[in-house]
Amino acid sequence: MKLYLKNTKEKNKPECIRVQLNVMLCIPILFFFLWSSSASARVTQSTSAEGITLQFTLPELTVSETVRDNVRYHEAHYADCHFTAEPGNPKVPVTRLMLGIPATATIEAVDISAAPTESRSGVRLVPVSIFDVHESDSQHSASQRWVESGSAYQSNTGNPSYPGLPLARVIREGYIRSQRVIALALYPVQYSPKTRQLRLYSRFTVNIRFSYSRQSSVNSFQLRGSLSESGSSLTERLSLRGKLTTDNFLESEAFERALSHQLLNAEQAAHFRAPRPQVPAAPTLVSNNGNGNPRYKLFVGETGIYAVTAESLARDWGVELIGTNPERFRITQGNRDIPIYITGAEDRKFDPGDTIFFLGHKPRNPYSRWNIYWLTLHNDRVRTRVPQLTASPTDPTATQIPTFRSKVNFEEDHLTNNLEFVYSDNKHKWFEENDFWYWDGIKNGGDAAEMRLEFPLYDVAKSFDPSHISVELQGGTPVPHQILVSVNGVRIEVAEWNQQDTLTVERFLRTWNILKDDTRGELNVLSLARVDDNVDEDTTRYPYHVYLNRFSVEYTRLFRAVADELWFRSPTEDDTSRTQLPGGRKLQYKIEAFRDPGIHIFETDGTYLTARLRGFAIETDITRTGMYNALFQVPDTRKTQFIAVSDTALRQPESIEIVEPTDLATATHGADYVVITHPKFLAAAERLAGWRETSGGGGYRTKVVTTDDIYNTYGDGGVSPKAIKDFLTHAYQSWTPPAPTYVVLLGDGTYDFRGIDTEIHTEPPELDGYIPTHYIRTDSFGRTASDHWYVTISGHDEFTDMYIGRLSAATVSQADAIVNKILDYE
Ligand SMILES: [Ca+2]
Ligand SMILES: [Ca+2]
Ligand SMILES: [Ca+2]
Repeated sequence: MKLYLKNTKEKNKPECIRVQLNVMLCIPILFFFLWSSSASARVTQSTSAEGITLQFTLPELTVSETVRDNVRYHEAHYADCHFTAEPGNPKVPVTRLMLGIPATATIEAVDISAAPTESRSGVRLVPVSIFDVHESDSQHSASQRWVESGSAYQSNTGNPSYPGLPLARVIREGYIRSQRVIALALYPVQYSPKTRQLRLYSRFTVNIRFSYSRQSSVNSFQLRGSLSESGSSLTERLSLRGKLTTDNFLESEAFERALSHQLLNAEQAAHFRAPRPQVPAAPTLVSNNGNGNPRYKLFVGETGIYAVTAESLARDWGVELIGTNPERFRITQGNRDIPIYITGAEDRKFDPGDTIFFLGHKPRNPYSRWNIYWLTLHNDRVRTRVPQLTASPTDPTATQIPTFRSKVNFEEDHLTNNLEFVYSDNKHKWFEENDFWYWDGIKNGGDAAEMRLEFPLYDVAKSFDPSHISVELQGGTPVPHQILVSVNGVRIEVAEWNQQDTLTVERFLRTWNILKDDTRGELNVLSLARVDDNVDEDTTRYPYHVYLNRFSVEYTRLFRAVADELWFRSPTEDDTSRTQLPGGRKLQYKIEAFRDPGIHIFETDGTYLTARLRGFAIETDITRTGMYNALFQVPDTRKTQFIAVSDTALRQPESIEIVEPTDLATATHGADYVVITHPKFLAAAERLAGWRETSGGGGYRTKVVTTDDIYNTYGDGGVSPKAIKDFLTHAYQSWTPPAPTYVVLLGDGTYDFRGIDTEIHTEPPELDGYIPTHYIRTDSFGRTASDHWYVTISGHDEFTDMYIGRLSAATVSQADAIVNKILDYE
């Protein structure tokens, strides 16, 4: 599949300035649970459907001295222990282990019987270090410090010891593929910071008891749990298991090996597995995938009225639709039908000059420069058409509307990447719910303590309705902010807020003439001035930042087109207007200042076109030569918005791609090793997969899939990490078992998916080899790349269900070199 892009040139890009994703950051999470099973030397277990009993014996504890930040501390450890990891709290040895449990069991209780056997005094345990991330000139670095600042050191803490009782806790629960698992932490060593005493529990018993819900319905996922409900023994259940589809429990050799190392009770737990849910079809968003016709993918960058002719489709994009019946055309976005208007459709023949009109919007997708619309052909007549409305100016008693309320939004997105402290209680949705692209800001006080931004407004009308301004600010630094907001030298407000929070300043302007009119050659100035007296003693750690995200101005405006386009609202649609309306009459609108008499007027609800106006008058402007006016009348009951646009202001999609149908979602595939590649690296991906199929390369079943095929099948066509995860989820659930074990992403990641920084991205990253990552928010590092999330598929947990890795290639030669190295090495 080829993407045709106008004005695409081959450019030589300096490789060194690419922003490489720091995938390292997610590794501690990834491999947190992949420890060795050597703990079993001191923990014995017995497992049944009713519960699990563990016997723990503490080996020899070693206490040694250490000096951190010039303070003498102690470190305590025993063989093969892990440590608690809360920054600022004592670093106490702990045993963590994993167990398999029945799919439908409820953990009724975790009982512990133990007796303290030993105390040691005069111990000052070292605290867990705190990491600080520094940023200067987009370079990140980190440093550590050791301070006793955690909750364990607060005098009002109820429990005097840390980590406190109980001695055993379930710390995580979830699924690794078909195996339900729990992670358990055992705390045989307790530390009291106040008395500086260690208390050791050298032997204890942990009893995990299960119960089962009587009502548990016998669906495929709970079937095995309901077997144990009858109190059947392990052997009975084993024999029953044979009656189920064994395919459902079939795991790859790699996972059987991993589980046997990860789970203390792996052998018994294997009998507890739950079948994978079976889904027949892919959760595809894009309709019309099944009828075998190609689909046409329209890339839209800006909001406006789009018009594509049969002739331009054929000439510019190779889309041959001349002669087809336009009644069959359909435009969709995601799973929504987009109303279209087609000229020359009455003869049921799409002739060269016939045109499809629709309202396109700029993308909201943070991963893409484009919004994707699909043009498809159906065998039946499609009814999502924009109706026509006669709007002839024939009623002499109609009320002339002189002005309207116009809300103009201003936003420019530039790249920022230092917002580690933006609060969120949802670490996964955080990235997509926040806007991380800002216009500009105030940085570090000094000369840049004020920011001035010029912006145009057109055809400002004299009015009693006050203008209104709304400014959205973002704190960039974890300190309090005070910013004086003014427009054209008139003070709006002193905005005060804290941290990396968002603040919206909203005010009515006292008089209409505060605003300046660009038609008279005057620009408005929005000014943000730092007025706080915070002096951060360490500005290298937290460079002072306040960002402007967006602002809007609502004002009373004359009906005059700007660059042959005007969006306006009917007075009834506008709550802030004081215009009094007569009842049951017609309203007359006259829009002036078009340079092109080929004028189109549409009604819209803001999202879709709701009607096309016909019968309106176009007249020459007698006072301004070369200008045209449009005159129309509609009933005053029409509460709506309008878009008037001439031929010269109609927009074209930035590109149109022909997408042939694939069997990605419809056929049953099966693979152990899946390569998800950017189309640019397809050849390298196929070479790697080809090697993996040979016995020397592992003898795996392989499948190579391009990101385009995934976005087009599992998403709306735009770049989407969610579509990649949905694809992997579908592969896990419906491909021929065992489900895929290994996933390779062949393509680089980037902070800047939309390629806003053109010094880094001379081409849009999505066309240039990039595969997005999922961003999560972590307490220690803020925004963190997490490919890990792609393979957390079974259950709602952070245990991965496939192994994932990324080959970060930015160019075809890099991709080839990486594959060559792998093949040479193996
Ligand atoms: Ca026609
Ligand atoms: Ca923004
Ligand atoms: Ca999982």
